[in-house]
Amino acid sequence: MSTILETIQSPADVKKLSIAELTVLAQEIRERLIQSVAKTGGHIGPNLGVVELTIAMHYVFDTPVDSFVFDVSHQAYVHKLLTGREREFHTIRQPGGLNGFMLRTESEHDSYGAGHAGTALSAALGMAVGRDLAGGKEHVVALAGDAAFTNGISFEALNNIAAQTKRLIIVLNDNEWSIDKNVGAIAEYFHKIATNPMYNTLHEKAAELIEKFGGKAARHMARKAEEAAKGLVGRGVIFEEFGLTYFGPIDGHNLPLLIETFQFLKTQTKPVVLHAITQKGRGFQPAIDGQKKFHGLGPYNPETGETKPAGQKTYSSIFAEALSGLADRNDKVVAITAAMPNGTALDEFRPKHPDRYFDVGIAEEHAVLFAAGLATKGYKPFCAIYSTFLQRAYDQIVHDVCLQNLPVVFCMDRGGLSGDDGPTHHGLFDIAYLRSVPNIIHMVPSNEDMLADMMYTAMLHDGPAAVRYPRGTGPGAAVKPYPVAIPVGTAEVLRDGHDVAVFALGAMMGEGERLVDLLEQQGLSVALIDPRFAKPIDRQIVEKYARRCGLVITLEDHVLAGGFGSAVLETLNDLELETPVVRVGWPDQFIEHGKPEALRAKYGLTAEGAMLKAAPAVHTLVDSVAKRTVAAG
Ligand SMILES: Cc1ncc(C[n+]2csc(CCOP(=O)(O)OP(=O)(O)O)c2C)c(N)n1
Repeated sequence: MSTILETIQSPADVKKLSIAELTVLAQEIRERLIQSVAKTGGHIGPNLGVVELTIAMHYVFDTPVDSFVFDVSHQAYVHKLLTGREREFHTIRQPGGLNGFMLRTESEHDSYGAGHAGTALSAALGMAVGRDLAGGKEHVVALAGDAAFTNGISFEALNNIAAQTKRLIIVLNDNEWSIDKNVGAIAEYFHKIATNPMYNTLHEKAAELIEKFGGKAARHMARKAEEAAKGLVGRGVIFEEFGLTYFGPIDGHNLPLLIETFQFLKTQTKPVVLHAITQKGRGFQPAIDGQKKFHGLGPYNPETGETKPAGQKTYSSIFAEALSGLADRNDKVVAITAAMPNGTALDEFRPKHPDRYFDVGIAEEHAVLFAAGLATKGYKPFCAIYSTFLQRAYDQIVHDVCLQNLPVVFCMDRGGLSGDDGPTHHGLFDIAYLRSVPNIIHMVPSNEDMLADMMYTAMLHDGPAAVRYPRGTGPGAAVKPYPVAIPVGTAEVLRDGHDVAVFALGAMMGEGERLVDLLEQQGLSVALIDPRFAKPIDRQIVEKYARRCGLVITLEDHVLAGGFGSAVLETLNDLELETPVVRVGWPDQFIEHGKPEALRAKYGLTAEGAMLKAAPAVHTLVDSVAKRTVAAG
């Protein structure tokens, strides 16, 4: 017998269901999410929390005519299940399968793609204003988590909404969690509203009444709640101060109440905020007990929630250990994360140095400025921000840190391909965006021990420094008890050679070693160099090998445009050297999600790919080496 979920081809089918059937649908969706994500991995906790909200939204509104904008959009799995992607759902985050986030190219129901936090309100306002300008009637609904309101952009949007449109619906999905526990004054403020007994009685009563009398009661109670909220905080609910009408808090798992409320909000001719209280991980006890772990994770046991025990230490963990070691010996070392204590492993640092640990919320720009301020007082801030999220803070890096030459260290986890999360999360641009800024140095370790050395180097360096390291594990190099500083701007020659020079940066070292073997099989003498610095690059080594060898090959887990290979080319151009350079890295396009190894193979970021790309130059070289050998003898 087919389930109700299997009969949903599009949101039109959701609208045909009774409340009792919708309740069954909610259960089926939860079961499906738990079972399916157990195999693929993904954002299970956030999605279990928005089952009723998403069903109610699709019941009342009409995508793709109406638009839904989900902040981050990691919580859009239920939306995917209800918009014709139920059959493909098992492919989510798998190579060639559904993306883990909203994707405009994936479905007409995905009106806006995302992966970074804080974008929903502004994008939704743009849609609402676009609709108003065109004289349209459709609805725009933005759903954003409570942690999205720790992000400045959400407030930049709030500052504009009331002045620019009369029709926009914002759903504040409040579960009190970011990935870790949500932090800061906004989190406390939402908590105060959500736990105020007056509200709780109000929304419980509203729920009861709605069952008896329908929508009128909801309207009345929502208004009452709004008035009460005004009393609660004295000056009025924050959203009201921004000119939006606030409704709530309401139980975000009460389907009939949500449906009634959305039906009412749909009729409003003023921008509104609906504050829905939800529980992350609802319906799956391991996710309720382990909110942090079940925000997003790899495969797990769907009965117990168990995951594979951690094997080799990740780069993140090595980073946190190394930083704790530096902080033990230097009381000026401080650590900053923008809502990623888990992902960056700084939650391993936190108990050791609680006074020098700062989680600033999803606020990368603030994090960098905060670090700049600390640096002016003689502190040595280490900002642990993923490569992709640091893009947010580019102006602060340029205008505040680098221009003033402040000694802030950027530790860019997930520097390189991120894998299953896809293009929103790949960290493929940081060499290009940092290499162009004066004063900063940029380091890329090829193993764990080198990461620790580079952090020590950064600590000693009197100016801005960046270190990028990949997601997951490295080659497993043992980390020395005490790190050693690396002279700034020096590469390391791992093996000498005189026909080809291979510069393998960071995570590409393994492929570099294999490439050396393949080239040697062609009878060539090959040098292998670990550049270590993307900036400043070691001009002496580059010059020496470019003069000596007939071919230079660069390998990097970064886009080719503006990357390490470009830096080598610029250096050769400055030196007026014409040695051919073959650059291996990511092409000028956004890379889809997938398994890193498969994607590297597909795009030629392998030893074989390098051989293919270098084939014409290698042939010429092999010929000339053969001639040289004949002439010699
Ligand atoms: C700019 C940026 N920084 C960090 C992240 C990592 N991140 C993804 S989801 C998330 C927490 C989101 O919490 P919330 O908005 O409350 O939604 P919930 O998952 O609780 O539903 C964070 C910090 C991100 N996606 N974008």
